[in-house]
Amino acid sequence: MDLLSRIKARETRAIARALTLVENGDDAFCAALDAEYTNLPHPERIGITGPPGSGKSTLTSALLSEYRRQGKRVGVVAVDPSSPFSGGALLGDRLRMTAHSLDADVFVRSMASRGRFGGLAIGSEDACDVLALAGFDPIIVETVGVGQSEVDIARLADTTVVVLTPSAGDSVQALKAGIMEIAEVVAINKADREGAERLEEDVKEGMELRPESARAWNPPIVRTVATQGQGASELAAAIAQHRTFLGSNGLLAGVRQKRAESRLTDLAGAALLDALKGQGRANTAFEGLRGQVRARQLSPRAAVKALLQQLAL
Ligand SMILES: Nc1nc2c(ncn2[C@@H]2O[C@H](COP(=O)(O)OP(=O)(O)OP(=O)(O)O)[C@@H](O)[C@H]2O)c(=O)[nH]1
Ligand SMILES: [Mg+2]
Repeated sequence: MDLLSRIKARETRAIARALTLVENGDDAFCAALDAEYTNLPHPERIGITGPPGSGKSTLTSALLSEYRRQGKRVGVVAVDPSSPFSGGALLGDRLRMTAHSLDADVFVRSMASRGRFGGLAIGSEDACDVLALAGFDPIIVETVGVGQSEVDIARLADTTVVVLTPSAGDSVQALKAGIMEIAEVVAINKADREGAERLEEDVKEGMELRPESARAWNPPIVRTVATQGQGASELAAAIAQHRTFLGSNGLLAGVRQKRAESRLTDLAGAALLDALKGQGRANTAFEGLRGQVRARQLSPRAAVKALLQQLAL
């Protein structure tokens, strides 16, 4: 049986193999996956993001248990957007989720974000497609919220959960980082620690600063103690509430359209860069200009202009 059929038959080893292939940007497999594109199911996508160490993996694991209680089959992609050298965090994620490792209705995979094109979004999208093909629903994508990556995850998910903790300064930082802008649900994790109340007040204040356009949805704030599974069912309920909001306002289709569109933009950018670094006419033009830029005979901006002209773009 070919790999795609085995994935559809929910064979764990085939799913694992497929995820490695998409992680490596394997051309043959990606083409086979693309042929399935129009037939793919659309599982619910949940993003879990937040500062390093806020408890995202532990909370994901608690949420997993809740969904299993509800009889759902859950796929998890934990993306590490930091350097390709930080293997430790990935291993940690794996270990923390081993409670589910023998459950065939759960699939957890850690991915480094380097991948073939270096993009967080491209590899994660493909991974989500594989898990969708295998019938997992919902799919949870965990990533650390640092810099650009929170915007990326907001695009990957239908519902984005931002995980904050009451440790000093966290809330102010989070507000600054624009993390609140993407929150559809806020989890105040480590609520067993002092300061949860204060943080909740800060978050509520932060919400007031949201632009008018974002006010149709009022993000629920849920307190959790992930290590004890506390608040996991409330968190699942808040996520479901947002899902209902998207559905009943006809917004889900728009979310998916935007996602497909930005996937196109990402892939087009990566393909163009690939062409410039590869062989042929584009590469010849690029190499010529690169020499001039290195010698400071031409500014990088002027070089790009010249490149577009030479390629008649
Ligand atoms: N006290 C307390 N500790 C928690 C809670 N949730 C998680 N932790 C601890 O916080 C630490 C970090 O948890 P992780 O789940 O690895 O956090 P993370 O956000 O996934 O971390 P990175 O992926 O490395 O950014 C671990 O030692 C957890 O046991 C909680 O609710 N209360
Ligand atoms: Mg983690």
